[in-house]
Amino acid sequence: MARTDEPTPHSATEQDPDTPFEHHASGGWGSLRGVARIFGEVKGGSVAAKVLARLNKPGGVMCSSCAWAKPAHPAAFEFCENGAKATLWELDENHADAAFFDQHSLAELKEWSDHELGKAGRLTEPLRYDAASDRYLPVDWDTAFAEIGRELRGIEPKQAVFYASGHAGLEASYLYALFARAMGHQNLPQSSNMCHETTSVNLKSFIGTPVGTCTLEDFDHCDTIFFFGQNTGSNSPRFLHVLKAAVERGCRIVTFNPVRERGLLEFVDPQNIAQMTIGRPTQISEKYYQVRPGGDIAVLAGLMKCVLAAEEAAPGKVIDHEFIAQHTEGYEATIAAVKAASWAEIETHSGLTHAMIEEAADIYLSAKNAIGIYGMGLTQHVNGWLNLGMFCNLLMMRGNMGRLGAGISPVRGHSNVQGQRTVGVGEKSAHMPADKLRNLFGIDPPTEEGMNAVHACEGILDGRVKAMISLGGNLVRALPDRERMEAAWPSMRLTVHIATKPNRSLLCPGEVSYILPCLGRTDIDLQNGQRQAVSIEDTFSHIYGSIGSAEPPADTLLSEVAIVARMAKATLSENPRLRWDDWIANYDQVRDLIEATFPKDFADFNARLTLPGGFYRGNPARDRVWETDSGKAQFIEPTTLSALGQQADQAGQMTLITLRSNDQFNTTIYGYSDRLRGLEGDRNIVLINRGEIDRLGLREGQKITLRCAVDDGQERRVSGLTVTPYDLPPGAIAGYYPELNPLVPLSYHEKNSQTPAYKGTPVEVIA
Ligand SMILES: Nc1nc2c(c(=O)[nH]1)N[C@H]1C(S)=C(S)[C@@H](COP(=O)(O)OP(=O)(O)OC[C@H]3O[C@@H](n4cnc5c(=O)[nH]c(N)nc54)[C@H](O)[C@@H]3O)O[C@H]1N2
Ligand SMILES: Nc1nc2c(c(=O)[nH]1)N[C@H]1C(S)=C(S)[C@@H](COP(=O)(O)OP(=O)(O)OC[C@H]3O[C@@H](n4cnc5c(=O)[nH]c(N)nc54)[C@H](O)[C@@H]3O)O[C@H]1N2
Ligand SMILES: [Mo]
Repeated sequence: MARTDEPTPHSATEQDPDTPFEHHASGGWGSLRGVARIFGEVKGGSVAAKVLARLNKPGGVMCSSCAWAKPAHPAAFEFCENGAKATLWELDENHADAAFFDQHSLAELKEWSDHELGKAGRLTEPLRYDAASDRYLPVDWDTAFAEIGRELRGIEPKQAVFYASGHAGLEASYLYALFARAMGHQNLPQSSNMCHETTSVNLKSFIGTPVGTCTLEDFDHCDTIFFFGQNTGSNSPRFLHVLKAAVERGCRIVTFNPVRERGLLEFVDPQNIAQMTIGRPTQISEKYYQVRPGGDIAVLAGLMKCVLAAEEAAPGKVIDHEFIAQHTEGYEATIAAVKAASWAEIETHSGLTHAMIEEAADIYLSAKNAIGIYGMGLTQHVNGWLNLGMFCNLLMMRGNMGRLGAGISPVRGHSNVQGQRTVGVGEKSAHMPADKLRNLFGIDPPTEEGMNAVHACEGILDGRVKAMISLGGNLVRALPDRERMEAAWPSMRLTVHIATKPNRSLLCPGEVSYILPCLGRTDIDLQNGQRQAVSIEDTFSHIYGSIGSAEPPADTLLSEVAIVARMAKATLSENPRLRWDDWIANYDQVRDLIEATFPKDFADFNARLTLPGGFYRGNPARDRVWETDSGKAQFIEPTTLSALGQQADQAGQMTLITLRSNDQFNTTIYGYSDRLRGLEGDRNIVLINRGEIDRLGLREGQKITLRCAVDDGQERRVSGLTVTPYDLPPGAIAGYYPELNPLVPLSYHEKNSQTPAYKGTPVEVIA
């Protein structure tokens, strides 16, 4: 990979002029200002203050932002800047009601930004699309359910897709998964198909669990934490408190990320008066390496080589041979492949020097207990499977798997994304036990595998999919190949959006299209005069009840449980064991069904609903029981050193990573301040390092076009992007999700799970 002006790679803990952070560390006053700004923008501040005071505490609302743990001993304010934003955004007193939709045609709303659409306020009435006026018009609930039921009965079950964004509680999600299978399909794509599906599929085959092996307790016992491609400061900020405590007791943190993310450099605890006033931040990462996008397999190979070298120098002292012999398979072949990888290749792919990787390995070797953390930087790559395989390899070499203070820990995104899978939202028969469906409901579930998100998109493009129901989310905006998908969406016969706020997906109606407004998690959910709780599962497999406490924006809203159950009732033929009305009336009964269907995970579900710290549903890998095909954990042989599906190594090509700012939650754009990265005011930008700007003959502030360099006969471009110098590795270019989604091909995805490769798309820069 010939580049003329390669800057010396540096361990990026020192400041760099092209990472224009404001001088505050993450957390601190900046995060309080971020919250205050949102308080000013949405009305309803006093209610919000009450909800926030009980956020993430037993008996309160479980935050609808990220999937981080809700500790048994919460802080005085157990929420972060982004949790507060998500909560306030939902408590919005503005209403996108029938009058709003009467004023604005869809053609007009399509000109609005994502931010403006969300700011229109909460959806309050069921609406049906009217093509003649290009508007959504009010409709009553009975009419809506009757027509949706009629439409669903009118197609083959397999022509329907039921999407879930990882937000709705376990109760609605379970009923949704049951509804699909009772109807005769398991086309149940979920937001995780664009996210941690790489984890669900590959960790399951490598170590026998689709989820992480750690719990919060492990962070009190680890000596080192290795971070790959997870941006804690923006995406799971409450984790920073855990990291700060770990650093303070001597735990050593090492980060690999192409971007110098503020939260992983240093942190000021906004709840700590002394730290806030004295202002000396805690340094989080002892070492921070700006790996090239897709370079992690190479880094991990290098780290493994260092472990092997250390073992050679002190035989029997470094590698956990007993663990390997007793618990694993594939070690010899893996080690042979790692030995065969040359340092020259490792340096080329990773962009790091041999010395840097050795320095990081020394930290790994100094630790008795090590935790591996990762996020989208590892999963959203064509060879994401090998990113995870190599990470497990490194940990398992020293027995850092399935014991206290050690393990692999993906940080999940949506607050209940993991839980939805646990209760059956997924396209495979394995997601919902068939015998239970037979015994409990007399249903013979489908055996044919259903569609995940990418397969559903292919089905929409080629006409196989006729109906799309969305339980939350904004699929049109979140998907790859957005322009193609947006154009194809209206070709469907039926689209139904169960949503809290307007977004782009609502603006692509099928022939028959409904918006069904639902209660949010902060809202009081009254059924039969009783307040109902819902429940969620966090990234550590702990389950919590959540009880809404705010007055709903209108009394016309239904809960997600009620909407799903009434749709099901209107669609399915009579079955006395499907007691939809009883389930709407009392969610305890739905939890009893969840317990009956998944007894190992949910024993005493109702009794344990509000336990402080949630209840743990367990993970066999934590006890070194490997539920893989062979009953052993697998070492995974590196067959390549790059996670990229296509190298961007020709003159004008770069590897694109798409980023989230701390002023957005996925496709919900709260504002235009990416404070932690020092970027303000504009999201239509591309970040490139100065050397590369010169090499490509560009200048700062210039508007450019990016063109996707994957050659599959489709032309993909995004124009009007402002060149912004930023400290990134050479060959890397960064910009925002979802603005740049039209550049990512639907077919360019992780090999085993079809997770789109949003972090490694080759693009050409056109001046
Ligand atoms: N405030 C806020 N919180 C959120 C979300 C949000 O949008 N806003 N979204 C939620 C959801 S659904 C999810 S899934 C999570 C996502 O949270 P994360 O997993 O943190 O995902 P990203 O922010 O997309 O990317 C993570 C990091 O990967 C780095 N990266 C990119 N390419 C590579 C690579 O090749 N190698 C390495 N090592 N690093 C790389 C990027 O620089 C970035 O810092 O956050 C959840 N929480
Ligand atoms: N380029 C690029 N694309 C990406 C990613 C990336 O890193 N880069 N990340 C991917 C990832 S990790 C994910 S998870 C997906 C996210 O994809 P989605 O989960 O589909 O998208 P969200 O933006 O989270 O959905 C937001 C919408 O959910 C609705 N909503 C909010 N709260 C509720 C509620 O309580 N109930 C209901 N029913 N609806 C509600 C609102 O209408 C809101 O507009 O995007 C993926 N797309
Ligand atoms: Mo996600």
